[in-house]
Amino acid sequence: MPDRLEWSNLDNMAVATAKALAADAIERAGSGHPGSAISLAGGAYLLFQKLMRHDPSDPGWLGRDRFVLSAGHTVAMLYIQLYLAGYKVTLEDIQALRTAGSITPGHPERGLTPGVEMSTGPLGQGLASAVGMAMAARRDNAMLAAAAGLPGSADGSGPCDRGGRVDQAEGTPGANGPFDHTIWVIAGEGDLQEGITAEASSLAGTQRLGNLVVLYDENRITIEGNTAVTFTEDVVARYRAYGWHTDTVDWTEGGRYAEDYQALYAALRRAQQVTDRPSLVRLRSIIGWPCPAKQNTGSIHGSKLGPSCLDGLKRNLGLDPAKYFDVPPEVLQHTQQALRRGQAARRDWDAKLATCLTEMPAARALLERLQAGELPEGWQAALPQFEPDEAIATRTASGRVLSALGEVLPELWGGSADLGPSNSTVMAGQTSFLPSNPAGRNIHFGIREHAMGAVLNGIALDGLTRPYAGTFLVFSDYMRGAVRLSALMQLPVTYIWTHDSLGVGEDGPTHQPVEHLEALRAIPGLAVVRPACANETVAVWASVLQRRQPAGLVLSRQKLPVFDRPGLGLAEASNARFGAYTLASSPLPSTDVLLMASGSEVSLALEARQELALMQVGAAVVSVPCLEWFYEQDAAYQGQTLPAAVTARVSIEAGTVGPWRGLVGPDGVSLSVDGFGKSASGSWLLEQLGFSVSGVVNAALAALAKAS
Ligand SMILES: Cc1ncc(C[n+]2csc(CCOP(=O)(O)OP(=O)(O)O)c2C)c(N)n1
Repeated sequence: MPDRLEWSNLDNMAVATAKALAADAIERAGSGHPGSAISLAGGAYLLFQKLMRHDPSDPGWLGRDRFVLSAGHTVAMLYIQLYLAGYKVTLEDIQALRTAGSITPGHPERGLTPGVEMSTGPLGQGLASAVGMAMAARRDNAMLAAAAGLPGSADGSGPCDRGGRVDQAEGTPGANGPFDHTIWVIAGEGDLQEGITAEASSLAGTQRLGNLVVLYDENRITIEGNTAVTFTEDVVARYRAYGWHTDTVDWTEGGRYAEDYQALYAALRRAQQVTDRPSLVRLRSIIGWPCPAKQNTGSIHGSKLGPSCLDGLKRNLGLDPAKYFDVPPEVLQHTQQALRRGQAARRDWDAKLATCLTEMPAARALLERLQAGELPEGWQAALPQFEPDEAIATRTASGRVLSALGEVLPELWGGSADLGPSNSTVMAGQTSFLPSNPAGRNIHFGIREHAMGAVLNGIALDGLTRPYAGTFLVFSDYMRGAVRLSALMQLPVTYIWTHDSLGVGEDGPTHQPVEHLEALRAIPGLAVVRPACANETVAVWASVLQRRQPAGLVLSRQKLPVFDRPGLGLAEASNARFGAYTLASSPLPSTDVLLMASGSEVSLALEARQELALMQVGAAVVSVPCLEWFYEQDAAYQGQTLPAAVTARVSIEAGTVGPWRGLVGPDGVSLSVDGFGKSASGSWLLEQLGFSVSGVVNAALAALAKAS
């Protein structure tokens, strides 16, 4: 990577072309965000053509730099750079911007467009997830080093000489290894106003993530106009205080606007070379430049230009206003040199990696397994089993599972938002992930739930490791934006939400989750998993790891009995993988009533079943750890578990009733919580609301009365 930018007139033409293409595409679509897509075209071009290590013919290449468009609304700019660089994005795709069925939707969607690393649009999420990607790259190196029996520490020892690039990453904690790539981000004021980026950037500073470079576009315009009314702090000083390297390039300097690519390249290159801290390069720009009349206004942020402004833009760029979607062949030929450069870089990196891994078969085997998305042979043997004589909270059981799996799954790592001991998220026998200890696997996220969720997404997007993160269930609200993106992208992340009901007790209503189960179940594609006992906790952890999909484990603070399954004739805990299963069939010849429960309420249902038998009422108990998994089962299984003929049904869950309405049916009765709790003991509170054996029995009798 040269320190001085090589720039020709063809590059000037390419940037002008990219600006005009963005304007044309949004004009044709009739809507979109042209402003920054036009004014940042040069910055994006520098990244894709002059700075990034990437191979457009292999968007999944392990050694690539990552690019995250945190300002997702400027996506036209990204599609155009992908097209120009030779990704499988065509001019027709650019013309189809924002139309149904196109690979160029209104915001970046991972998995749809080759070269798009992450779905972005909710401002701030991209930058926050980039922090996770940077952490993951560091740990990928350390993990391979550990597999190879090397220390992999910050002192520079690593599993391989750095892969493709020998001129950077010196001094980056944990950067020595093949994963020496840079995580590049483009962010705007919207991103930096969002609290999630403050959380994530603070963490990135503490973690000294020298492989992260953010290009911050400061054009002082958002939708409502000038940021003088909203955003007056010194952002650069703030980032400096976070411990970042900062720099400013001011294209507005001296009142005469000039897009000085040399200056921006030099600042970005310097940032890349600062490897002991993350970097923020502030670019002072004019939104929409050079659009006559509309540049530097809120109106160009999110509406098409209109014919006269479009005409004026092209004239100012020295282009023919009568031409639309015009890409001179010599420009495309020039920009698609990125393919040749990228392929050469990939060949070089791949060869170095292969050579080094030849000497380290264990590291190679690990990498191959992780790339294939497989779990190691025999991993389940490490899982603990719990004996019926111990009562144990499911959060504690989860902690035992994590600690046991830590031994056999080097890819597993995670932590908590400062509640590690409460969430049981600390893996015993593992060390902390710190700049001085990149091999550590216990992450300290600090009290930053929202960023924690986004960081988890970034780690999962890196693709090699399996992250988890915990907090109290009631604070899942604080991370919901990131959880939604986990589900949208179907990333294999695991949330651990403990203290899962009014059973939390004396901390009172601010700490007692009520509507959270329902709210989380409302997120499509997220499995909300609430095991009933320690052994179900083991079973659902196993399923979560095998399924490789986003999941939230909802775990009890209080101790719960470990059922004596063989002794009581109960079904095996492994059935939890079906989402719902008949834990105990009716002890009488007929099944008169179905008791459906999740988590801590299942043991109540079992006791009520015994009481009901004494009253000659045959009750079956269905444990329902995960409604989403249950709805995936075929109709036969669902019908066998919840027979249509049994209409007297009771649901028992210490949360709002919503998710159960469909399952209990018109004759059903639900034991649920409909208001906020109180500061009182958990057992007293639950008892008051009918969460007791007699409460369940009464509900069953009420359901029978309705059904008869
Ligand atoms: C969390 C979130 N809130 C609101 C929006 C809607 N929105 C999209 S762009 C934008 C303004 C962003 O301003 P800036 O980052 O300065 O972008 P620029 O105007 O420079 O393109 C807003 C409020 C969003 N996408 N995400």
